[in-house]
Amino acid sequence: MPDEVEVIVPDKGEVFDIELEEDLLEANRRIAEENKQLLEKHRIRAVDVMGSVGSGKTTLIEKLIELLKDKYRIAVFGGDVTTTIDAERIKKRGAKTLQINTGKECHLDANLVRKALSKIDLNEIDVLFIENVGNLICPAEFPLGTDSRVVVISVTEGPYTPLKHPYIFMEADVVVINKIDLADAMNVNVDELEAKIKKISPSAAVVKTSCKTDYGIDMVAKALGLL
Ligand SMILES: Nc1nc2c(ncn2[C@@H]2O[C@H](COP(=O)(O)OP(=O)(O)O)[C@@H](O)[C@H]2O)c(=O)[nH]1
Ligand SMILES: [Mg+2]
Repeated sequence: MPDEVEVIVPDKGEVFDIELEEDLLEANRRIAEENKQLLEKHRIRAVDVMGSVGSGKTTLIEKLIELLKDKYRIAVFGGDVTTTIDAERIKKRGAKTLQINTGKECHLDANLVRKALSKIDLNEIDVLFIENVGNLICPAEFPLGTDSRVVVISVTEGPYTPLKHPYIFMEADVVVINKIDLADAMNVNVDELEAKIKKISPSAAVVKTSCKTDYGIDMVAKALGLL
């Protein structure tokens, strides 16, 4: 038996800024609630799309636009640290697009989304996809006021993502396991990955997709109540 690995954890009160963070989270929740009411008033279905950099968030949104554009008027907010790469990709698909750059922040927050909502005509939109900053930790604690939260993971991350980052999965209404076309090459068993997710988040719908072959895109739309 190998020696057990020693684990270092912070003692209570040892992590800096803990009170500041509590205030911040409370303020975010309040604004998220206002966003939610504003979206409801305009009958807009909003989806927060979270996941690692490269898991396929933008590609999935592009595919969903392709599938749903004749049924809904779609807008997309693209959250990123500095670039407008994703927004330009989405714009080509014909959806109304706004980029939200967070500067150094690792997640979108309700205040930034409120600001973006003030810049578009809410009467012209039925569905809003918000691509969060590529990160599996920070976005979990910052609800934006959306109806649903989606986590996109890909088999290229290997089999451990749900176990290492359980909190974001607990927040999710829908979990998308993407790039299943690469499962064999990555030596990942997709059914086992699904079982791990179900254990962490029993109420979440889990959908397997390949944005390369379009497999499962309609199931994501169904899980979101959009089809
Ligand atoms: N093979 C394969 N590649 C994919 C799939 N989905 C996305 N990709 C590729 O993965 C890369 C990252 O995708 P992107 O949507 O930009 O990820 P994001 O950072 O989460 O927005 C791009 O090169 C996509 O073409 C998939 O299902 N299968
Ligand atoms: Mg992206």
